[in-house]
Amino acid sequence: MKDCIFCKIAAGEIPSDKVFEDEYVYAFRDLNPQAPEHILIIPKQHISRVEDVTDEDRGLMGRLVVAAKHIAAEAGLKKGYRLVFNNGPDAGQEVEHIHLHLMGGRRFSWPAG
Ligand code: DGP
Repeated sequence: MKDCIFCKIAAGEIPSDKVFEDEYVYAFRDLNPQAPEHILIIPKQHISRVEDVTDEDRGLMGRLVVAAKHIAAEAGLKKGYRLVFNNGPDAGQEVEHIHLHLMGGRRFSWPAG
């Protein structure tokens, strides 16, 4: 989608620190990391937020989680990691291209802030 920063990153038009890519998914290090490992996993297809996910996207959304599993294993996050979708303004979603945060390398508290 024109003017979407994450679409441009996935297309290689804006540089990023890529950690994973396949036909459907792109993953790169967050510019503002909140943990020693902080990776954003996105579909290459533009989807703004959870409300826009359709039944046809079920496989694609599952691919984000499978990519997270592989990235976490590659990063050696044996003690666990947090996966987060910030969805909408109350959740602090800044970029309107759905993205799964993978954070690890430290302990996280619950409930989330
Ligand atoms: P969220 O608040 O869930 O929408 O998270 C958006 C994240 O995206 C935030 O942690 C910072 C990151 N981010 C924003 N712009 C860029 C960028 O151009 N490059 C990278 N690598 N990360 C970005």
